[in-house]
Amino acid sequence: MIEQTLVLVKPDGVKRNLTGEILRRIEAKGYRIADLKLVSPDQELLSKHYEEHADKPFFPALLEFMMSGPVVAVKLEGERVIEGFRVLAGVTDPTVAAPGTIRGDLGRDWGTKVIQNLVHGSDSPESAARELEIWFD
Ligand code: IDP
Ligand code: MG
Repeated sequence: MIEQTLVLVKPDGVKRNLTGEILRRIEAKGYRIADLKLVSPDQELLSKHYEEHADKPFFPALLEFMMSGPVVAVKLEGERVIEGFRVLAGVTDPTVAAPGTIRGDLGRDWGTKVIQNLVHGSDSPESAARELEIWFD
């Protein structure tokens, strides 16, 4: 089934001029960019986006990081793209993310309070629908 998912190039990715490299990998995989914009998200938007993590110790640092610079928001489309982009991105911790993935090839531990891992991708059809509404409506 053709799906849509939310991909974010996080502030570390934009700052390190990796937006093009990340989009190149997404396009080379064959997914379609249905919409794209540069956003400076505020606390309200990010609290909604990361509501599942509101009780985590890293939540304040996560919001601070996500507000540290602009983010590229992408509405991405394709067959099984939700699962497919998560595989392309690699696991959350870039130190152990597999080589060949975005996080594994381009990310590492910088010793920061929050894991800086370049990209976000929705983790389920329900999350994708919820997050696309937050970022694109
Ligand atoms: P995901 O982005 O791979 O789906 P989540 O568990 O949903 O990972 O966490 C959201 C984001 O919060 C991560 O991408 C990362 O930036 C940050 N994060 C997750 N776990 C930790 C942690 O244990 N310490 C610091 N930051 C974390
Ligand atoms: Mg997540």
